[in-house]
Amino acid sequence: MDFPGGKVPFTEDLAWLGPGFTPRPTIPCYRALDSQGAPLPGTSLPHDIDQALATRMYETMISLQAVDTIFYEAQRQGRFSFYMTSTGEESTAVASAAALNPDDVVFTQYREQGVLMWRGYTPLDMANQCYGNALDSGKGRQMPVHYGSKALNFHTISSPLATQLPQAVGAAYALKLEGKAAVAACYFGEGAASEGDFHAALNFSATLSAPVVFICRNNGWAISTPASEQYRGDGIAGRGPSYGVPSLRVDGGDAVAVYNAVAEARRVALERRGPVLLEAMSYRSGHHSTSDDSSRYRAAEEMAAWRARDPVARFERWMAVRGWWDEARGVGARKAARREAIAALAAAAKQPRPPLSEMFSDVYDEPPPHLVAQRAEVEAFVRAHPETLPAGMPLE
Ligand SMILES: Cc1ncc(C[n+]2csc(CCOP(=O)(O)OP(=O)(O)O)c2C)c(N)n1
Repeated sequence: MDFPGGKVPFTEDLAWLGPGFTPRPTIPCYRALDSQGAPLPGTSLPHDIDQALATRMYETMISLQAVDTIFYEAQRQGRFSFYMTSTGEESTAVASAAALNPDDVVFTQYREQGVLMWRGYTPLDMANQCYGNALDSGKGRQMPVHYGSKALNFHTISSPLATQLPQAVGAAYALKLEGKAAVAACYFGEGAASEGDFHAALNFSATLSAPVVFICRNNGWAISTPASEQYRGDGIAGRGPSYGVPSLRVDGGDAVAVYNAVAEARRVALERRGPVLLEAMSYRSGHHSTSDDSSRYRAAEEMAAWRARDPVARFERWMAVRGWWDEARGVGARKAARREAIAALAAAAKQPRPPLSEMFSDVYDEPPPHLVAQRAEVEAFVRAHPETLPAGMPLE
């Protein structure tokens, strides 16, 4: 029957579809390496990773691990107010970024700093942002880890979950209208996918045929809420086809598989001029943030088992099989990465803070009267109470 809503076959069976009636099979998880990093024969690998690419991916993941470890500790020492690690998901961020083109615009949640590092954002850039100093391109207005870089086509992170999803659809639609051969890559967690914005974004991307590569990091936990309380269907990938969005589930801890899945996703999105959805299965091995203690709600055995599946160690083993990695090289790379992260923090700590006046700039071409009044009020207050002005912060 040709309904206005679609061509639909008739049936004489009163048959429900779904769990408990006619369940669909669980979407399998595409992978190239076993849990220890041994290559699996027979994996379809349409996109080759040569030695130069593998080395760069490896070094970026090592740098990410070093920055995460050192910055996390620095926050615990009180040097800045907040930090989030991507431990356990390094391969999801770095291998996906490696498969994108620099012209692709990126929208992330907050745990994907590896994407930005792949694009050339340095540990020093990260340290300047976390300190909110005068060299932070965000001028100290954002919480730590809310990075952004216009030069690197990376939209500034915002804390309210899932806002980046409809924004990415708009950006992808604009890229299509401009005739650009680029996609919008949009990252989010399985917890964020419970927001209405996820559903609006998927439906809009499908109906507008917007070339978005949605990358869900299903790391099992949304702070203390387990994924098992987040949905009753087949995860996040299971939702894609019902919106008309081609979907694939991939092992997020397998850098080789993630690279191939994202390279294919990009190809499909550009060829079909439409969205695709990837669900990268992984585990958030660290705490949610420096404000969290995950041992309060997760079993120690569960955490230990996943830490043993470190995605970087898996990639090392794959590289070693190819003769591209050895122990000494790994030790050297880790030492260099640690040194760079420590030096970045030391340099960032020495920078002055952005002037107080910057709090009122950059939004309006001509500041409206209420902002002019607020600025005068703040300046009068700190002149009367200079002890309230953070150390090293000029007025102008
Ligand atoms: C709209 C909104 N609701 C709640 C929060 C508080 N919050 C911050 S992160 C988070 C969990 C998100 O989990 P997930 O999307 O799975 O990402 P993960 O942290 O696991 O990487 C929550 C509830 C928020 N920032 N925004």
